[in-house]
Order: sequence, then structure tokens, then C-alpha cells
Amino acid sequence: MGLRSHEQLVVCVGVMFLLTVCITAFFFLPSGGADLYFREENSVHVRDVLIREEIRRKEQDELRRKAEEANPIPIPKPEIGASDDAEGRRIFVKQMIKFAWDGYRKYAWGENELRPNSRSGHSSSIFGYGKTGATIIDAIDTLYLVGLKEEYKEARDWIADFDFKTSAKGDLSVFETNIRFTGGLLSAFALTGDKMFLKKAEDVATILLPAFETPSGIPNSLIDAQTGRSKTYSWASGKAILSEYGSIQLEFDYLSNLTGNPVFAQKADKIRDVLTAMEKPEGLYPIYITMDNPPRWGQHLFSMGAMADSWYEYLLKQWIATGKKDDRTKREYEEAIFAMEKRMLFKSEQSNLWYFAKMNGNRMEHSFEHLACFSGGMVVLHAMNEKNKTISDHYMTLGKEIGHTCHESYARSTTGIGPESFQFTSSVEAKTERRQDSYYILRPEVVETWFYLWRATKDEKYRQWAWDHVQNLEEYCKGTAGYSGIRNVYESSPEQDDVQQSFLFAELFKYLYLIFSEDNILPLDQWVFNTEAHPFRIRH
Ligand code: DMJ
Repeated sequence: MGLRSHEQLVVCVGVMFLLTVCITAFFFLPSGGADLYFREENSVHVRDVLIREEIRRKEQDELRRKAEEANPIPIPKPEIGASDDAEGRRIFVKQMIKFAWDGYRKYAWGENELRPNSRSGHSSSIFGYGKTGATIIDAIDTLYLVGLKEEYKEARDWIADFDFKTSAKGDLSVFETNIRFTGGLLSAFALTGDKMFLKKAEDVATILLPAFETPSGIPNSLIDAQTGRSKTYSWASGKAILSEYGSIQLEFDYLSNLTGNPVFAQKADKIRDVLTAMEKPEGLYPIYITMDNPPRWGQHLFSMGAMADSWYEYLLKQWIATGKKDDRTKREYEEAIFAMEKRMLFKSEQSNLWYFAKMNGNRMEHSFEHLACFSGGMVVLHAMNEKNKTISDHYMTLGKEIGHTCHESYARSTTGIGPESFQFTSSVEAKTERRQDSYYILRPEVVETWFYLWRATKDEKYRQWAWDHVQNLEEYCKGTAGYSGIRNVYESSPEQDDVQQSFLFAELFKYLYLIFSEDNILPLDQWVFNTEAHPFRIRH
């Protein structure tokens, strides 16, 4: 319905009046409502920026303060060249240990490991996700041995207050916990006689016991310290791994002997009995085994390196640890090593370098791992303990050849440090062209073999090779507050991986220190080293 003309006029005037009122109000009334909100929001924003600025300034000040504190590092850097006799070199190694330890103590105390360049804690999945001071426990015997008394005392007090059971979180590696923690504590007891260490070793081993509750008694690889639940690695499809379940006996047997509690030795013996009863393909031990009773071998994969190595080592050392009384173990070691030699030992075509290949079914892979370099030391130790001269000479020769091959893997790199794994092909020998194999993570196995060769032969070249390695560690692996692995041994300025492995103290430093020491420090007729280089007393 339309409006009449006077009605339209009234509506028009009304609308104009309302518009005038609104416009006036907008310009003349005090600001409020939304405008006030925006102004306050603005002032909050400005305050935030100022606060953030202040925080950033404080953070930068803190970083600067820390950097100033750490640079120059309070530990004097050892002078290379000043030490041209064994004693000077031993002292030099001791200074390296102190430098690495001080970095850990200052920046990562109680953590598992140190990031020497970030100057913070580091851990890896083998330790679960708890803070369990792996470096302290792995290092304490070395600190004691080299006479770092204050450092030893501080480590000892930390361990006395430490409760592994409540500190360990998540899935721990049974093998690594055994060789580093149980082994480290047992050796601290063996060296010092301090019963606290023995009690702690028993506590740690007790936590591992539920992992052995499987149909065959072969332990699972992982255990949750809190719940006692154990399992195999998801990637191992329900199977256990030779180097892991095969490297229990030295620690568990020693522990039962020292404590009088037979349960540990029983668990280790069970594994050995199960393996003795099994048929071995051509006398060889495959890496994988099922958890059934009786177990079955998995894929026919054989190696002297990763996932197999310390099984062979423990057969030999268990025989030695029992005062060479355990004949079954000696026989099984000899059979195993003989089968490995027969099937997997090769000499390279161009340089006549001896190495153990890897075998998958019948297919050979002509590569040798840094880890497998331990085998030189192992066969030399056999030679030193063998009465039969022909056999002894044979293994001394094999040990020297492997020590030489592993030295070539060092000498043929740019840094003078060997890679994680190296190949023998028509184009390369004792080198790798694979980038993923070119790293070095402070592993000890090559120096370990030179250490046994030094003790057995007194050939100065082994000390010289060890000294060369010391200098290369200084040049390429030394970081701001400790030592780091490097990502590529074939680069002249390799990037560091910023991890100071706990086995640097337990193994590499210990072997380096011992190689420049007299033989009466840990004589090999009285001490046997576990696979983490923790010394246990031989029973006589
Ligand atoms: C150590 O933890 C032990 O020697 C183990 O047997 C395998 N290798 C690492 C260090 O390389």
C-alpha cells in the first residue's frame, strides 16, 4: 500500500533527524565501546612487545654469560708434541679424560650423555627416556684407574644416591643395560672393593630378570623397568638377537659368584644350554632366533660385526673368566671361530687385507664393520691363552692381520679415522664409497685390537697407531666441552655429530690409557674385560 504525499514528508524529516543525531554523536561524544577495546588491545600489544624484548635481552645476556664462562674452557688443552714418550702420552690421555668428564659434569650431570657442542644432555633409545647417568656408571672404573680421584669420588657419591629402578623410564635395552650398567658397577666393585657398587649391580640385574621369562629362557631385547613388561624389537619380528642374548654370561656369572645369589648364573646357563642343543648350519650361528621352546633360527644371516660380535667374544672370555676350567665353552668357541674362518674369512685381491665378510644365505657381502675390528683383539687374547703352539701362532697371525686391515681403514681416510663400515670391491679396499657408512662415533674396537696386540707383541707400531688416533681425535672430534663423533671421515673439515658416547670413557679412553701404561695395570692373566671394557677379576 503506497503513502500519501504528506505522510512521505513526515517519514523523510524523521529519517533525516535520526541521521543528524547519529552523525553528531559519532563526532562529539567521548570514545567508548569498540574504540576503547581496540585502544586497550593496542596498549597490551605494546607491553607484550616490550616484555618479549626484555626476555630476549635477558636470554642473550645469559647465553653470553654462559659462553664467556665456557670460553676459554677452564681445562687446559693438552699440548700435542710435548709428549713423545709413553708416560707423556698416558698423561695426555688422562687430560683428555678430564676434559671430557668436566664437560659432562658441568653441562649434563645425571643425564645419560653429553652434547659437547650444544653443552646439554643427550640420550638415546637404548636408555629408555629416563635420566640414568649412563656416562657416570660407564666411566667410573676409568676415572678410578687413571687416578682422577675427586672425579671418582663425586661419581661414586652420585651412584650411592642413585636408584635405577625409580629413575629408569620406558623400554630399556636389556643388553646395553647389562654391559654398561651391571658391567660398569661390577668392575667398580672389582677395582675398589666398595660393596655399594656390588649392591647396585645386583639391583640393576634384578630389574632385568623378568625379560628372561620367555618359553625358551632366551631374554627379550627390551624391558620396562617400572612394569617389568618385556618385548622384542618391533623390527625383529618377534626374534631375539645373537649379540644381545649371547652377551649376558660374563656379568651374570660374575654377579652370582660375588653375591652368592645363583639366579643370575642360572639364567645365563639356560641360554647356553639351549644353544648347545641346537643344530648350527655349517657350525655357524645365525643372528636371529625365535622365542619358542625349543627356539628356531631365523633368517640365515651371519656376521662378525653388528648383532653377532660379542657372542663370540663372550664364549672366549667366559672360558678365561672361569680360570680356563669351562671346557665346554672353550670347545664351543673354537668350533664357532673355526666355522667363521672356514666360510667367511677373505683376503683382498690388491692389498692382501684379511677380513670377515658378511653372509646372507649363501650370498657374500664383502664389507667389514668398525665393530667387527674387535675380532683381532679377541683372537690375540685366544692366542695368549692357548697352550697349543700351532693354534696360538695361527691366531696371533690372524689377529695381526685384522689389526693391520683395520689400521688401513683408518690410514686410507682423510681424517686418519676409520668409517663405520668399509668395503672390498674391484674399485676400493678398506674404504667405503657409501656416505651412510662414512661416520665415526668414537668407537673403540680398532684401538681395542691394537691394545691386545701391544700387550702380546710389544711392537711399538701399535703404540704409534694409538697415538696417531689420539691426535686425530684432538683435531677432528674435540668439541667445545668434550669429544664428538664426526659425520664423514673422508672430509677434511668433517661436521661433528655433537654426541659424546658413554663408551668413550668405558672403552676408547681406557684402551688408549692402557696402551701407554705398563702391563701390571690390569694384567691379562688376572683380569678379563666385558664387551664394554669393564674389567672383571679372573677366577683361579
Ligand atoms: C660398545 O657398547 C660395546 O663394545 C658393544 O659390544 C658394541 N660396541 C659398542 C661400542 O662401539
